[in-house]
Amino acid sequence: MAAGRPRRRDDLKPQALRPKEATPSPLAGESPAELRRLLRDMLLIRRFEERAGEQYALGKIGGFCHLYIGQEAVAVGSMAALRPDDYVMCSYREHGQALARGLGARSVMAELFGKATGCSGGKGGSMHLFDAERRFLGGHAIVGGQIPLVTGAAFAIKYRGGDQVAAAFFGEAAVNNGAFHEALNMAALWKLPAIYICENNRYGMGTAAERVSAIYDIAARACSYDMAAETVDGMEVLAVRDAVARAATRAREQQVPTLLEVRTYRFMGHSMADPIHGHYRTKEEVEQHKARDPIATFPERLRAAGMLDEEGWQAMEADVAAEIEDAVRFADESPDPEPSALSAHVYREA
Ligand SMILES: Cc1ncc(C[n+]2csc(CCOP(=O)(O)OP(=O)(O)O)c2C)c(N)n1
Repeated sequence: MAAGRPRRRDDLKPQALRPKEATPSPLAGESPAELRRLLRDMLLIRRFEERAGEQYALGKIGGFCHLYIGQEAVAVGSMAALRPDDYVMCSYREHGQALARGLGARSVMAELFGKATGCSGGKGGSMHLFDAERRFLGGHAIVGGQIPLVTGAAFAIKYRGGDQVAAAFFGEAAVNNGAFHEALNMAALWKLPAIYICENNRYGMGTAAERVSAIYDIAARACSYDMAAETVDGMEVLAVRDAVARAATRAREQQVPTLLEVRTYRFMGHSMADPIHGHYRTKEEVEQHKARDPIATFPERLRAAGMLDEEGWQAMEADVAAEIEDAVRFADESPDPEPSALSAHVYREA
């Protein structure tokens, strides 16, 4: 283990979550239009999630609902580095990745409402968003369940001689699951084009990482598999994009996997069943992380660089608000699935 890596409980103070080596990625040389697109994608997720929370409280969304508020830069940065023909799998906290992958606010909101027009035909709900066309192979409710599945997708890519990559998003609690070890060992041994994106938001439900893990420098685990790894600032969309791009190039050109530990923070509770701050963290801690909110810091940086003005920001907010309003109306007005749809997609059609 390299010296200076945070290993002990005291090192996991919120400020330590930001990788020490991280400095904000320079904006010079970036396309202003592309940066504004990244900002809009993050804003869309934020406003979508705020609205989903409200709609849940109104009883329109059944089952569990895990919001992604605070983690937007991870999904948006990652998707910006992946190609449309790459494969993506997620945990149950996947509204953000689905939107960033382009599933569309209408189809995601309708799925949350359990409507026939939802991306999974209304049968998956919040935790099981799916879109084969966009190679978005699901939200998965079993913690860590998607990690071996992505390894299988990466194996299939290699077997067929493709140059796509398969990316898995999962929380830090998943790395103590046996499936994580088995999958990463296989991926390294067989040299598979997989990217393992661990969104370390510090808490699995209400349990802090340091209470369940002997080491919590998750990137360091990659040395067990002789795998490339990076610790990434998950509040910085460009840092995420660049790290995923490096991993994707490694996978496409050398057919080897990468483990990325992306340090982020969720501003809301674990799910809609959990109060915002919970009993496991303090209000002060949450506020401290909110100071690095990507929805606030990124527009500030764009403004300072002359790439966004107040009028442009207001127009973006209005545009996103209209898209969310439309998605809710669409979901409200959409029909429930037909009873006959119940058995569809259960067995393979002959
Ligand atoms: C195998 C398994 N064990 C336990 C659970 C219950 N459970 C649901 S979410 C969760 C916490 C997972 O936290 P993490 O992986 O860090 O993701 P986050 O919720 O922070 O995004 C647990 C233990 C489950 N769904 N699957």
